[in-house]
Amino acid sequence: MFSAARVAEVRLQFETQGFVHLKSVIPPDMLNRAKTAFDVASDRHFEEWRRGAQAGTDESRFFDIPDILDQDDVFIDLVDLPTTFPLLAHLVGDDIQLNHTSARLFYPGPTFTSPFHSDLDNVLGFSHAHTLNFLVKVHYFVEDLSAERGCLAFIPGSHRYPGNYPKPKHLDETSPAVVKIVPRAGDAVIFNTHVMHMALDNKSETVRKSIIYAYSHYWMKHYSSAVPSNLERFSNNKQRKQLFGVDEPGVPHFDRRLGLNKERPTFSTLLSASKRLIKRALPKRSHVPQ
Ligand SMILES: O=C(O)CCC(=O)C(=O)O
Repeated sequence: MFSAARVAEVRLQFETQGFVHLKSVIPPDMLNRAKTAFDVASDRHFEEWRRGAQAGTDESRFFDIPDILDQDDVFIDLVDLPTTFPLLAHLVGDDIQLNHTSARLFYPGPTFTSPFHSDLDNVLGFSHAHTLNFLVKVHYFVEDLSAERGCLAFIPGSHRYPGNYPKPKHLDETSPAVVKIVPRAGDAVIFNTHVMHMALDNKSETVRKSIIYAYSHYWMKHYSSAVPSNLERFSNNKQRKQLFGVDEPGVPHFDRRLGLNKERPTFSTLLSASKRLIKRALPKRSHVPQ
């Protein structure tokens, strides 16, 4: 868990750069569980993927293990990991929900991502430069990466650009405008999905493994990969019910809250400010004797 000062520092870094690298956030016992569960789940589904990749019906450069939240409970526990979740809830807001998940194996070869891109360029209905943290992603790493093993790279501050801002041309990881992150096992890289980012080529001889969770607001439609098949077992867990998109009878989607962020809600601040204004604008009542 981070101190309040560290949380404030990380938030500042995130807001100005658009990403942050958090080291050793997965405790060692959980990391072991995650590593084993990742390999067991990928073995379980590898053949099916390999056949699809060979037939051309599946992506061949990387393999996403299906339904990761049903593969092992460690993937559920990572959804609200105590070392990262309070920060995520602060960044996205108290109405946070899991939006989609992947557990990915990126094989040696050229990158499968577009060169520096925003995930949100084609999204309508909000101001990209001003609506910060609309969709926030975490990549967790279960093994150390070398600098050649498909690392993430970012253009700091580019999350402040409007939508469809011209993409930088001929920019590679050697540019001073680019920050490349080389994580170790147990680390997390959290980023605003509007910041220009990419996975670099995997020039190593080893597959890169990562667990990717994206978070947004409760009212935004989520993907089936963000919902475990047995939701009944979370019926007494308010946080997980919200994260997995289980409706609360009588609570509108826009009003869903975890109650983690203790800051005063905007509406009450606005309400008291307008009451003060009205009071000032109205003529003072004179005490006319009857
Ligand atoms: O490294 C990856 O697996 C994908 C990187 C990316 O573009 C993303 O997560 O949006």
